[in-house]
Amino acid sequence: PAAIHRADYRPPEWLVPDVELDFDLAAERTRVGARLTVQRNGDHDAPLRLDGEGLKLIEVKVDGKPAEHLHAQDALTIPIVGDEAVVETLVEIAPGANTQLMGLYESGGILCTQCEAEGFRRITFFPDRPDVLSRYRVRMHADKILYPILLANGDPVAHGDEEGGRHWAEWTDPFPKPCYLFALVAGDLVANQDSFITRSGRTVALGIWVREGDIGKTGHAMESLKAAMAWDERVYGREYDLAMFNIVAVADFNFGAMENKGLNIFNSRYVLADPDTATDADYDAVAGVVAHEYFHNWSGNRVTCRDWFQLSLKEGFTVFRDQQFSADLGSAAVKRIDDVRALRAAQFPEDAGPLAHPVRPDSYIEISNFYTATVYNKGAELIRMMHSLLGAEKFRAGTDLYFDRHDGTAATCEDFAKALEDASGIDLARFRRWYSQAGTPRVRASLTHHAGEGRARLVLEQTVPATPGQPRKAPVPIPLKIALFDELTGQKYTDRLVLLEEKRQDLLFEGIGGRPILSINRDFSAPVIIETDRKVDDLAFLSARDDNPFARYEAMQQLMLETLVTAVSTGSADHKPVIEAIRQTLTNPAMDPAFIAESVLLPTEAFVGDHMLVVDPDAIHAAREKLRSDIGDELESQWRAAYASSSANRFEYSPAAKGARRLRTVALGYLMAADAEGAPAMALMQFENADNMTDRQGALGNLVNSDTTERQTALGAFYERYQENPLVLDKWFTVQALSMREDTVDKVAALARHPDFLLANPNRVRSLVGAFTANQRAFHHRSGRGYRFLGDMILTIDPLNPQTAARLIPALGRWRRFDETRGQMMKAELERIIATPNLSRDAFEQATKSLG
Ligand code: HT7
Ligand code: ZN
Repeated sequence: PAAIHRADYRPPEWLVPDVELDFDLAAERTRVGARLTVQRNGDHDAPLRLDGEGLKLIEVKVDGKPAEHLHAQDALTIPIVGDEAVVETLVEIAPGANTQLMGLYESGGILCTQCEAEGFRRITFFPDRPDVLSRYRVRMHADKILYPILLANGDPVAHGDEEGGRHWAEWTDPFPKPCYLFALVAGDLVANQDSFITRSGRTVALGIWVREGDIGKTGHAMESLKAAMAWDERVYGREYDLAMFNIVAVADFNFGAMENKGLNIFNSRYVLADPDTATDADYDAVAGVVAHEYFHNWSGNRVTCRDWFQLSLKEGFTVFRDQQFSADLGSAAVKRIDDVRALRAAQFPEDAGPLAHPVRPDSYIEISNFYTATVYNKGAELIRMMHSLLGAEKFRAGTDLYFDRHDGTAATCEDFAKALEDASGIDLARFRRWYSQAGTPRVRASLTHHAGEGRARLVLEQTVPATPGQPRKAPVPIPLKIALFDELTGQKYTDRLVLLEEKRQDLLFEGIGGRPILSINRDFSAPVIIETDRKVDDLAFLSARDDNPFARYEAMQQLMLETLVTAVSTGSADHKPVIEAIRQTLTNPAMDPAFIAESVLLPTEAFVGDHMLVVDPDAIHAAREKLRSDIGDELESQWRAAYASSSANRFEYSPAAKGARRLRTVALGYLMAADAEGAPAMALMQFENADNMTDRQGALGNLVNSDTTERQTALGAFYERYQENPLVLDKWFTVQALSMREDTVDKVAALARHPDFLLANPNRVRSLVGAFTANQRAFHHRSGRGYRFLGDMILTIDPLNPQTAARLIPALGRWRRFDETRGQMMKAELERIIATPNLSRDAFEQATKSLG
């Protein structure tokens, strides 16, 4: 398959200002009539070329008459005389047979659509590119019993009954939009209905549509939606623009959710939540995703992307906005810790491996492969850095200008930077390198102190590593929040934002009498790797006394990481500094339990692996377990006290109650790791007495690592209780895939043969296979059985759902990071995948690039 290059962008040859669609809906066969008003764009005589994939063409007319056309290779070409015409097509599709979940498909009896990025071409012939914006009028006809609810973008205009037990509805969307934002839903659904009054006084009808049994689980999503609408008005001055906003939950979905104009379609896991079935993390994810999709109404829909290379224009910015929203709603420090953890777990390895690409990529074979942590999460970090550089006020002036300038158009990342520049007067010329260069910059920071002169000197040096296709890099501007503390008094000498623009910069600090301790990249002000020569005592100091909570967390993590890396590479390490730092944190009454819970957690095995030259999964596991057990043992009474003090009464979804639940399960984890007396019984008691999923899953997640009867009891009881609830059953698969036991690789293979393991459901696949690939020790089992299992899964899923299959491939692409034997076995799986006939474009691109 051929690659598409950013440099080849040309404006569309034909525009389509108006679209009328007529759907005769049924699962086995749907007829789609399209009436497009087309306009020649520019001075050329090219025919009209429409994309179309898997469509059975029935009829083509131009200006009302049957027309000459060529239907070949996923395109329909129609010669047009003159500069304007009305083109009509009639096609047939089979939503019930659509297992790719792109275009129009069926999920649990509901007909729904997914068009981003290129799904609309699987519904009708159209120029399927984001810079063709059209006004849509949509009429749907369907059986009234099977599909009593008919929804589409925009606002409803009319509906009525038809012969044969059928009915129809018509919707219109006045805002021009690209076809990737088109949506319709037909199904037997009920709604949680509410309303929101915008700041200009318009009433918006809100609906969250689900299957009847799920209506009781929609309250949190509705509250989150209203909070997001108010937040976007307050923080960005953005008001909702239609009279209606609907969200529909479906069980089969390739991604988290989709921001279709006025009709968001969601993976049900980001809508449904009640205390019995959703954890606190699930509640937070629902709020975050509901807000994210809602925020797209401006950052993505009103201003969309010119081409798919600009994807981060809407995704990076919208992730930043949802991160800000969640930080405002709960604990900002814990939110930042979570976001940085996610970045380091997914994006840093991507940036360091064969699939590394810039935030604004230069080429792709299949765009679905570029919905990556780089485009989303690193993209959000770029926006955050510009926010820091401009300050909140100028940043807001910049986004106002961006929305004003580009409203109703398809824009570029360059347009965004230019608007910020024009509104603030701040030059972002060099900053643009962040968009074009892949790789995580490294910053080496060396602090020297000249006590006699009362002066300290900080030397900062940056390097941006080579990545595929980019051997040489220019320095990027790196905003670093820095503070210096007096070692003895704890007094803060200075606290400032430093902009490292050159390859190397020297900074002088005056009035530094006592030895200073460096706190750097506070709040994670830049997505870089910092290298310092700070000693254990300095890290311990910062973990206890830094006034920036993120920096405190970071110092503790660094201390733990260095201890683990030493243990793995030398066979032993002194655990005392980590244990003492945890003791200090645990016993500090001023600290928020939610923050304590996050900072006393050890870095994951995978994160430790990312800091080794050659990853040794077994040695890392052994070292981490030893440290965990020592921490549990040495601080047993503190863990017992923390456990007791955070024992909740009745379930409440509040920051304080959430923090207590988190700490409780973390404390239980350490007691289990230390084999403390009665710990499995405590865990089983927590499991059985829990009035919420956070405590229940927390207990199960701990028991599942153990070799106890309590483990079997809890796993069996969990299955019995929740086997009818797909989202909770996903958790049952996930906890087992994440188990730290030696036999996990075989247990996972057995679970893949369980009758409830459904290959057609992406959530279920991710719950078992996706989770398994994140379990370093199990996936990289020395036998190679983990690799073989993953290869088999990828090849089984690819013919059904290429996107889901392709997203599993990057785990094999890390072959260079492991020893020769493991590396060869991983490569062999990639080669087996590539050699498979009829492989999808999605899997082909991921596998060939991963092979490097
Ligand atoms: N903008 C949405 C992207 C999306 C998607 C992409 C590829 C395949 C399926 C998909 N479903 C949704 C999601 C978002 O970022 O809001
Ligand atoms: Zn998004």
